[in-house]
Amino acid sequence: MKRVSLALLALAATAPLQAQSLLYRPPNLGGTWVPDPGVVQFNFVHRFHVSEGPVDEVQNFPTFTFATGLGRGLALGWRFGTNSIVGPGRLDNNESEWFVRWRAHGVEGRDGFSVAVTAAYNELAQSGDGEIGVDYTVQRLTLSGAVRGMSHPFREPDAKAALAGGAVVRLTNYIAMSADIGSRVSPTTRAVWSAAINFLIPGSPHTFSLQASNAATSTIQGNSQALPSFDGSGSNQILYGFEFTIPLHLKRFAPWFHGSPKPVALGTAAGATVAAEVGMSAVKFTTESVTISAGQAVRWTNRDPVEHSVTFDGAEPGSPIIPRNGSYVHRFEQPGTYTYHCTPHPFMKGVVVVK
Ligand SMILES: [Cu+2]
Repeated sequence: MKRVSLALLALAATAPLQAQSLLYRPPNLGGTWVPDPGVVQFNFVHRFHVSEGPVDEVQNFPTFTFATGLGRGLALGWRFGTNSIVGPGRLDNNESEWFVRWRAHGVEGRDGFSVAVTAAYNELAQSGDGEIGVDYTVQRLTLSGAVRGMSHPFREPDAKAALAGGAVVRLTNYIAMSADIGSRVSPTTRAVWSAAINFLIPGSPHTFSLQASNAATSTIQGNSQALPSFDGSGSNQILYGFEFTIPLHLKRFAPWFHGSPKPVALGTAAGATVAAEVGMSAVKFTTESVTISAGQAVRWTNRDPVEHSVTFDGAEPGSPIIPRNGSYVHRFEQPGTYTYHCTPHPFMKGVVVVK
């Protein structure tokens, strides 16, 4: 037990930081995220419709996503939605989609291209589904696209493809606007779309969105077809709702079973003198500014029960996630002013001045 949790700790500590957040993915695109090993990703989309008439009735369209990282860019996941339109009878069915995702290239949220391939089985549609998702991120903009294939879309006998594209613009480090549009192809169906305003919740790894869409469930099939209008008029049926993304780091629960984790030392001074120490406690860098000479190193030590990072605002390579009781050493070669922040808590800021 102890050995397993230490192995998870080591894996999570060395894995790259990943976004998995609504600041990098429009609502109806699966994105290219893959959880780190030892992380269970829990996403919850809830859309609803209030029907007019003598009785105001709320119709709910929730979709839960659970996925876990297996390492090597692989994830195993399950989505569950209700009031699905992909099965027989329409709107009163539970939809279950199992998927395996492989991130073939890049890391979601980092500048450049990221590509993920997803293979899925939709139990309600009894269909083998697949998606190739591509993201391109440059600074505050992420463009996303997806090509989808479905062996029996909506239980129809013939295989069909669907295309979708969208964009996210990050107005600040905490707020983004996103939208997407898609359709099945040959023949093209009515466009399926969504639009959202997205928030990173300060002091947490969680994101939250407020959204509007004409899609019901958030599966490969559910994201590929517009909801039929409830009154049969053929008009566009708009649902409103929200999404929460919650990464659960299993090692965070280690204190339930163990005392303080053993210290973990990350980074290397490469023979240099550690000329300054910076603590991380109470979700702050204890010394906001340190001054060293070129060729010297700085050590950061995490005394908080939550994990932090040292992420430079410029090109200087930063730390991986620094766990509780972990430290990180970095040597500075060139004189300059190096501002940095913590990726999980962007309000944590500090500066290293190298003379
Ligand atoms: Cu932090």
